[in-house]
Amino acid sequence: MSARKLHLAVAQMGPVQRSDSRQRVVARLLEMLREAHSRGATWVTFPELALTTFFPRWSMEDPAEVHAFFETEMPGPLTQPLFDAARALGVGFYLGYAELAGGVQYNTSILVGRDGGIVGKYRKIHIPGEAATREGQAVQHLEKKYFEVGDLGFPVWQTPDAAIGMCICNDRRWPETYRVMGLQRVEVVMVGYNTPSGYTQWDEPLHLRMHHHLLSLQAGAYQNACWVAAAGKAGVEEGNPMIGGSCIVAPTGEVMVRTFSEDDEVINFVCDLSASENYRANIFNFAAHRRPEHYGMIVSRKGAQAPDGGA
Ligand code: ING
Repeated sequence: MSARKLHLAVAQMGPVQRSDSRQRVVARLLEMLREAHSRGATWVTFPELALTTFFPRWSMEDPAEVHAFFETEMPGPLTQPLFDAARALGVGFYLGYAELAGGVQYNTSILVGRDGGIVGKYRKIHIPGEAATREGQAVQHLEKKYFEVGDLGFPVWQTPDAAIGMCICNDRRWPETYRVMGLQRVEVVMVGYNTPSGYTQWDEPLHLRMHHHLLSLQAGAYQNACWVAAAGKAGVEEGNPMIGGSCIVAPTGEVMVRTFSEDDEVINFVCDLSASENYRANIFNFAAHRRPEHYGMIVSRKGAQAPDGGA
């Protein structure tokens, strides 16, 4: 099988503090976009909520205070330079941001093509955390308060280079996310994330954060025969540490390249897309081997029930 090469980059970000302006953040993103291009990459993945600090850690009631973290247009005047650079360099990108759309708040990412035009949009579906402030808890995780469930599903876009899909943070832990894209012959899944490593809200040792992150990406890539390019916002944001571990995973399930730091850092890898075709023609030939007639419960049942029908 002949090789089909796609040169991917992942642009991990160090922390974004509350006082950092959009201009300053966009300048960091631009620098990494240029770095990726200088290495020959043609697509770059940026993190979830890349333009701001991870604000769901705070309880806020004033809508104006909350909306300051949201974008009402994309591109807007402050993000336009990213689109201009994409066109000038011929480099496409994934960008996560908080979206205010007709009064509704979403945790969103867009895919921007190598011509600087928007290819597609997706909104995070599995929203983690709480809808209401937990009293007495120093750090909140209020994504359910600030974001509605995404209403766009898990689309895949056929770009001139590859079939590309998107995933945001917690969505990467759910096999359904990758499977819906796998069924659309996705070749590259781009993922942005912000995963705290400084506290637990249930009984789980902190070292497992990195293990579960990598486990989820590697399983999703292998079981759906796709490449996964994952970019985190890492380091200590407003006193709150977050994992790094941004990486590019092959359809073999292997991590091919991974960040070294918890700061702004570009990694890149020349991906052979024919690896997807190889798995899809053999062990994971869905048309030949899947048995959807036995999977009905996956869509008919939401919560787990004991075999005797109990709760
Ligand atoms: N962050 C987290 C994630 O899935 C989370 C959510 C909450 C992780 C609690 C760990 C513990 O990585 C986002 N942004 O979805």
